[in-house]
Amino acid sequence: MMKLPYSLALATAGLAASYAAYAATPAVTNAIKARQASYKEIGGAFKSVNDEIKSGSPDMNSVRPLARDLATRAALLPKYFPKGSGPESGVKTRAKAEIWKDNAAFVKLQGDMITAAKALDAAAASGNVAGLTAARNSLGGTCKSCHDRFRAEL
Ligand code: ASC
Repeated sequence: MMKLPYSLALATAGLAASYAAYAATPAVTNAIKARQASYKEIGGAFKSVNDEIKSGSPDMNSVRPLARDLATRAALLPKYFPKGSGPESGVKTRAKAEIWKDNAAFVKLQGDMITAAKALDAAAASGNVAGLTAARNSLGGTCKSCHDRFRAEL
């Protein structure tokens, strides 16, 4: 077999490696895009609920649909983390490889978020401001505990 010049062999190996890094399937790319879009909505809705609480007299007619949206989106998040949708996808993502290495811990934290978002929805439906505030605090805690462990800094 013909021996490749060293530089060409290196270039070929490099090309193969970068292809592997960008070889995310459409399903994986779509999951990452859907995940990022949903987290963006979640962040926006959470901020809007916060702003209502900070106003001192939250408008429950505004808060209710936001809290419902948070609960719905939280419940859907698990399907947006298919295997291969971490940094190895080649798609820009803050999802750490640990999500799939320590998957049980990640799934547990996701479950905590889903539960907390449901509680926020229930508190918004009840219209009780103290209950809403407590539920907001625990939901915010679940955001932070997952980000601390499983979200990369950019
Ligand atoms: C946000 C946001 C988070 C959480 C977290 C709550 O608005 O973007 O990641 O709240 O900071 O502790």
